[in-house]
Amino acid sequence: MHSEPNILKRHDLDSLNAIERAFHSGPLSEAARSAPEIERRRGLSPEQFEREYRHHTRPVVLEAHVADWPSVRTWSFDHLSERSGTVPVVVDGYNSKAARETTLAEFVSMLEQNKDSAASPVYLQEWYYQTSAPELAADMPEMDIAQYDFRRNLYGEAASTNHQLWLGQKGGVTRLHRDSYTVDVMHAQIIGEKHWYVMAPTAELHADTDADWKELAAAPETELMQCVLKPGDVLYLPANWYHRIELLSDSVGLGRKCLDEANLQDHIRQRMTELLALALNPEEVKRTHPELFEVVLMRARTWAKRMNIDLAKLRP
Ligand SMILES: O=C(O)CCC(=O)C(=O)O
Repeated sequence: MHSEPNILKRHDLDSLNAIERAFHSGPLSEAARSAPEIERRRGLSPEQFEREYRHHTRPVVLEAHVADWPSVRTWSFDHLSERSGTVPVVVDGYNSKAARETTLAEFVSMLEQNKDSAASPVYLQEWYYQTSAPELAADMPEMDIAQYDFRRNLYGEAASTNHQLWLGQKGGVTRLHRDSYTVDVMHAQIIGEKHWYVMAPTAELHADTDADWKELAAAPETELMQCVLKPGDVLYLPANWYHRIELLSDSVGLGRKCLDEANLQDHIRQRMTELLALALNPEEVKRTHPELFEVVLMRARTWAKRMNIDLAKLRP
């Protein structure tokens, strides 16, 4: 098997755990806590956003950019539970051992029960709510800065608005990763606060699990930065930037991905690679991506559904 030299790009459990440990103690963790802040801008127009950030592929926090969204103004966990409580969800889907199916109402009860206990925080990650709870969508209207998303042209309106909600408990973590399919991240914070640590696509460390994290933190190409997102803030993170997230409080955020037309070829290639690997070589995929296998399968199924693709047929 081809072995990926850059530990940040590997998906095996040992590498993922080693990176996570390095964020908890040692030189990388120290560097992360004192890393420069991602620039924060308030009242940025879409034109300024394009000119000053997107065209330079520079991350930025757009402060209070969606502060007037109904979700930001009115949502609470209880509100979501009352409104869409019977909807099925997968909790802790990013952890193959902890992942389990439940309902949104049950998940909200878990948050409450877990509050003062020593149990691991629960996290409902990458929830494609639009297929199962479309009634929530109107509370998160389209962003003016997301007009460039080329997925509309590629997949049509329904699949291009395949956004994700992230609902989790204080202390929850999404481990360091880059988003699949070369899409830009636009993350809108709705409830609570999240701490993001990011690194540039050029960050690399050729190492096994006993990596020299000091070297990674010190390299100019790493561009380690951080920010805290508060309700109404939006983080723009260009494609292929690494990110790791810690929940500072119980939190809800919307992941709204955008495809830059310049990344179209990479996007298609990655989608095709993933679909062909899942279809033709699922056992190997399961072995090399043990933590991601179920998530990737769920993602492909959701996408097929949004595209109106009948998985029982070869052709529509
Ligand atoms: O909020 C999180 O925990 C992760 C969000 C994320 O990775 C994303 O929106 O791309």
